[in-house]
Amino acid sequence: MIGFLLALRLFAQQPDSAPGFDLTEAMIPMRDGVKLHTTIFVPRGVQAPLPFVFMRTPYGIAGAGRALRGYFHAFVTDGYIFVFQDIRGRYTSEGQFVMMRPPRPPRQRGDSSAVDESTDAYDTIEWLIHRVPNNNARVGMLGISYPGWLTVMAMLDPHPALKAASPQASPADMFLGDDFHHNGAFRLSYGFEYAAMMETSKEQEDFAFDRYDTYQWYLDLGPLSNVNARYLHGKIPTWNDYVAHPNYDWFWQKQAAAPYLTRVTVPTLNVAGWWDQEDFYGPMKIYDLLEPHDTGRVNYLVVGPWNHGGWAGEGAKLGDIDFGGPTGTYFQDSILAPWFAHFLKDQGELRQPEAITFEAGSNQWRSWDQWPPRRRTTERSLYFRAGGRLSFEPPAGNGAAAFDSYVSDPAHPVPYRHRPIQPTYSPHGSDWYAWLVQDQRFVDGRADVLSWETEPLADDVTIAGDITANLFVSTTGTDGDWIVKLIDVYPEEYPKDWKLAGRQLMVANDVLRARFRNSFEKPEPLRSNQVTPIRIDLHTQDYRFLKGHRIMVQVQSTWFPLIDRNPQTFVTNIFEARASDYRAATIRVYRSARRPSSVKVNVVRP
Ligand code: PG9
Repeated sequence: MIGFLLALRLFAQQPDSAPGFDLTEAMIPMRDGVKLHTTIFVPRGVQAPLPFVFMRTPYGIAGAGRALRGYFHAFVTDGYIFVFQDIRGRYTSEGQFVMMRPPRPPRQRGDSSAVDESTDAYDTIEWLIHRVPNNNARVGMLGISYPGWLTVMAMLDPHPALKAASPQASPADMFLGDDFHHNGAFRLSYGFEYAAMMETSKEQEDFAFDRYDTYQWYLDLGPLSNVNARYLHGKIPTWNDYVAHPNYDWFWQKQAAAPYLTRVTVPTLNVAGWWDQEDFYGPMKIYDLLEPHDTGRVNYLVVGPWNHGGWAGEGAKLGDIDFGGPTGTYFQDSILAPWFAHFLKDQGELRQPEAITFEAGSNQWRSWDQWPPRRRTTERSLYFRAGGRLSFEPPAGNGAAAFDSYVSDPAHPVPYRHRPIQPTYSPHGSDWYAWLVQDQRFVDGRADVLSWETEPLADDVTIAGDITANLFVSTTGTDGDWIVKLIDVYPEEYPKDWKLAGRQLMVANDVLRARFRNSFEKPEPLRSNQVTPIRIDLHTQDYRFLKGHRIMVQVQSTWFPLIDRNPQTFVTNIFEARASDYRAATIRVYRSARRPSSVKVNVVRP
């Protein structure tokens, strides 16, 4: 939540206005009688009927006028009626908020008391096209993150006037890859702080930490059962749901996008950021789910060098990394606004390729006729070798037993970002927004982080498409987490920007909670000391490792407090583990000819 969304959070209490617009507020009735607070900005002095740009949000709409001067500026120039709405149970809308309210089952379709975010979008559009004068009966929806997911919900059973939708950084599955879990590993700091922020009251209320460095706070917390015992007292429904659903059961499955995205109902512009610290899995998954149904070729993908919502800002830099130009502004003016104008105003020929991605490293936009671009790439693996070397050559002839090893101790977990780890959305500033591009040298010298790296590259290596870690591991425990990071190591001499000399920039990463290695529904213990193959999806990238740089892979078993500590002893429900269940374990990562741990990438053919 940055840029536009952050602006909405920060300015939610200030009175709204936008020069050149007439602002109307309405309480729009839904089919079950609940009324939703909505603001409508109509441009003054326009004669021609205009389309709507419509955004729904749980974060408050009092600051929306500011967005018209920021993220929406290109739309303002083109001429639209803008509509912003508080969803059920948030701010001054009536009804009850349900976190990521699952779509109603098909058998309830005709029942007017059965509501969901899709029916609320539908009922609002119906009201708008009949009540707001001088509209052209076409609506475009967009939003970032939660508002992006609300856009996806509106696409499920869309009002016929919904003619274009751009879900941006929308989550798709809260157990497999977005805000609350990754591959079943619980995203402790985000999951805890977001649930408390959203469900303590109808507005946003940050949890009051009594420590600036939350790494220490979460460590002092001890087992997760202390969250309710000491702080939340059973009052935060989303926290209670985490505890009640530790596996990928019906609760997560019925909330996930996969069962519902079985047709392309409107032209769709999917937007994602390579360094999105919240929802990267979601937008890529939504694009993938829609793609097989896209007979009309109207399902598009844009991925840029952005953090969560970074495309709403200038996007010239992320942390210390410079992308050579304002990629966010380029997206707003040259991709987003023309795309909507085409579908909502019949303006302009559409020159949008199937997928457009920003290739960081070389800092250029690339167009593709498919994503991932399988016809343009060759699969290759980067193998872990002796002496901390990483190589495209597999290990040979060093027996079955070659391995590297570390002790993972839940009492001393590896921090996931530079300390102090401020609260996620701290009003006093937080490194959360750009932690994915922080220099990974901060874990140098930790005995519980293993690294392998190539020689300096003789030529550029460009990867585009999926990245997968295939590890052979063992542990003295009966459960464990494995975190894998793919890293670009800058040269030690970097006169272009000396701050980046030797920089270790993460290009891809993720975690697997190994109890879920065979099934997310049915966790299984690991057999102590037995070599086990595990596969970790590191998602997808378009990145150029430049000549003279090195490629590095790091492996570790804690990433705290982003991910809660795995007790490393198998228990039925980690949310109910006792302090005594948390034990140090000795981990081995094998790198022999028979057990060649590696990371698979797709290299672009010249
Ligand atoms: N990442 C946020 C979120 C989306 C959906 C559910 C929970 C959290 C957001 O930025 O909206």
